Amino acid sequence: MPQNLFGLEGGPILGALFDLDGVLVDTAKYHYLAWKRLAAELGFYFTETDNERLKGVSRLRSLELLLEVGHCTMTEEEKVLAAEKKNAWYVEYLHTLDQGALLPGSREYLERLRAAGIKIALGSASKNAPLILERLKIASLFDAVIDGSLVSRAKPDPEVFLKGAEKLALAPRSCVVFEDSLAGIEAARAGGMRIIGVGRSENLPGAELYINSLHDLI
Ligand code: B16
Ligand code: MG
Repeated sequence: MPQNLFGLEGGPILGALFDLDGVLVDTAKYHYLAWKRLAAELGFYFTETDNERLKGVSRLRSLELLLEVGHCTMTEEEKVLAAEKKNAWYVEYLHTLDQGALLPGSREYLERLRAAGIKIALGSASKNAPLILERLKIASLFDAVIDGSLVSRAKPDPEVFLKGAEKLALAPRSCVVFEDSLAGIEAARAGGMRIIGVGRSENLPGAELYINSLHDLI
């Protein structure tokens, strides 16, 4: 049992900024199914290991990484169409998403923070974040939602988290970011927030504390 809600020493923390995929919910498997389907159409096999590189990365950049794996090239217009196709499949899969996809402790921890008066924001690269929150029935637990459609610069740029702190009317230093990707940890560091890494320190250097899931903080 941690000594406080965050298990961190130091100054007061008034806000929590959550990444979505890999922190609150496992949507990576649906992204993988949709990217694998696109790769199959293009004539190559896309492995789960290949998919690791796409976590936390924007949709278009993910496509570029996938094309590298298959040694394929596309014009900018073809890339837009391919990314749209992948997204349509992904959204189809999202309609099967239910509360069972929440990672351990997610709902309980969010509720606990709210009860303690901590402000909560989402800071996700995903343009589908509002749909996902709605499917998981956790949208009402957030004071602010900053998703991929509200930012112009992807993580590791701090924009998504700075906007989250601003929406909560809090200084970055009094917010903690929960992240499972290296780009996200770098974004939080650049934004001046405290950082809790969801994963292992070897893969995610730079966090103050590491947890396997939010369940560890309950
Ligand atoms: P979309 P996060 C990220 O979510 C995913 O980890 C990443 O795989 C995905 O490409 C990105 O969102 C964009 O998602 O295609 O739905 O707009 O980890 O930032 O919550
Ligand atoms: Mg993530």
